[in-house]
Amino acid sequence: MITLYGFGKCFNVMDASPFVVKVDLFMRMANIPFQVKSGAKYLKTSPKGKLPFIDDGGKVVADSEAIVSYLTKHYQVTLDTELTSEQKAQAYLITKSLDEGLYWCLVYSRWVLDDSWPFAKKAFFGKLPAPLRWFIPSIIRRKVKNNLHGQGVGRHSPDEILAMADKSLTSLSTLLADKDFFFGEQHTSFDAVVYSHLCEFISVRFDCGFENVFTKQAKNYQNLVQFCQRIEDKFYQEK
Ligand SMILES: N[C@@H](CCC(=O)N[C@@H](CS)C(=O)NCC(=O)O)C(=O)O
Repeated sequence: MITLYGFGKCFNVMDASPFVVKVDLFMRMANIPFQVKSGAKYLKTSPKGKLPFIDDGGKVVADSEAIVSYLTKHYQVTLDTELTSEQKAQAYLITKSLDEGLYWCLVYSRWVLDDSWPFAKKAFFGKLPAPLRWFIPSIIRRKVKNNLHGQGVGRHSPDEILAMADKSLTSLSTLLADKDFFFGEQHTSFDAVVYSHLCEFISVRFDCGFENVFTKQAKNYQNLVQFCQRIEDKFYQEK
């Protein structure tokens, strides 16, 4: 059976990483049996030093896009067979926009925003034994801030980053309109991609009912909120 390696359930969603959620949901949509093994410790065994990766009977594949391509080919997944070449091209480019753009706004919203950080710190590092949990979080937070600076998003003000995220959200809301799924009545692998990013803003629940400004902004888009609910009703009954 395929094993999916991720970080683990967090903030009420399948995984803290949208990329892990993407693969998890894709396999649910495609009815591919799999088991999940969770923990940051698997970063050390990942071929690319990041999560997710899968192990399919000894064949190890890393990176969510590579995993989806591998599974589509080896398990004859038919989720996207009705899509035109133009729709597939749009799906690919929007996927890249979410993975490389909106994702960094999410990282900022958890690791840098001062009001979210205590919740992220507790969720990501709360189980570390003392004294590690006293100093590891700030070391990793500094590394993430450096990554955000290198990528570029971290050079903007909080309001500018929120406005960037909102442009992606408003675009997704416009594209979805009143359809059930992004390409119509049937779900495709692209819905797994969009859900994986949206759930990290819309479906997350922090302690004490806290919501950061990014979550509040995302929840303004009723059709996106309903889309997340639709996916969860269909694929995450156990939630
Ligand atoms: N392009 C990769 C991105 C995966 C990724 O960035 N994973 C992050 C978590 S969201 C990670 O493992 N970060 C750990 C690190 O950079 O040390 C994919 O699509 O799977």
